[in-house]
Amino acid sequence: MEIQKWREILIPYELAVSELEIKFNHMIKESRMVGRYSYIEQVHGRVKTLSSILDKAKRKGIDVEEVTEKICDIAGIRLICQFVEDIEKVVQIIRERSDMEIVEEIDYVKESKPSGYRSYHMIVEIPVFFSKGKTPMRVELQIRTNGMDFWATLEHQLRYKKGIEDLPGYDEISAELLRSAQAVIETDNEMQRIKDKIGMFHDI
Ligand code: 0O2
Repeated sequence: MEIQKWREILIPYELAVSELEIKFNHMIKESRMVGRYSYIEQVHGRVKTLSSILDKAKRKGIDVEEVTEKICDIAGIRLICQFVEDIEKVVQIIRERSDMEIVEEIDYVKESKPSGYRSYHMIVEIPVFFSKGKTPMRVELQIRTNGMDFWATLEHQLRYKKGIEDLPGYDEISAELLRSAQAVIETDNEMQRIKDKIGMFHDI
C-alpha cells in the first residue's frame, strides 16, 4: 500500500486520539477547578507508527488489508494514576460515560502478564465527526500507576518486541525483569497502604 494511502487511513485515528485527550484532560481540569482529587494524573495519547503497525501485523500473521479491523491499538491513550485503587475508579468512570462504548476490558492489574507487565486495558469506541459524516473509531486505553508505567516503559525499551530471546542469559534477564516488576507491585501497594492510613485523618 502506498504511503499516502496509509497517511489517509491514520487520520481518523489521530482525530480519535485528540478527542479523547481533550475528554480526559477535561476530567482532570474539572476536578482541579472544584478542588477535588483527580483519579487521573496524566494523559498521553499516540497513534502507532506505520512501521510498528506493520511489525505487529507480521508478528500476528495479520494481512495488511485487515490491520484496521484486527489491530485494536492503532490509536492509544495512556491514563496515569497515582495510586493502585485509582485505576478501578477511572475504569468505573469510563464505564459510566455515555460518549464512549466499551468493546473489551482486560485486567492485567489483578493478573499481570507472564513478563510482569501490569495495566488495565480497555478498548473503547467513539464516534469521530468529519465533514462527510461520522465514523466509529476504536482506541485502546491503558490505565496504570506511575510505577507500572515506569516499569513498562523501561521493559519495552530493554526487551519487549526486541527479539532478544536468543541472547545468552536471556532466562536470567527475564527473571530479573520479573523481580523488578514485583518490586514495583510492592512499592505501589505500600504507597496505597500509606495513603489509606493518612486518609483516615485527612482528605487526600
Ligand atoms: P506498543 O509498541 O507499546 O504499541 P500482544 O500480542 O500481547 O503484544 P495484543 O494482543 O494487542 O498484544 O494485546 P495486549 O497484550 O493487550 O497488548 C497491547 C499493548 O499492551 C502492547 O502494544 C503494549 O503497549 C502493552 N503491552 C502488552 N504486554 C506488554 C509487556 O509485556 N511489556 C510492555 N512493556 N508492554 C506490554 P504493542 O503493539 O505490543 O506495543
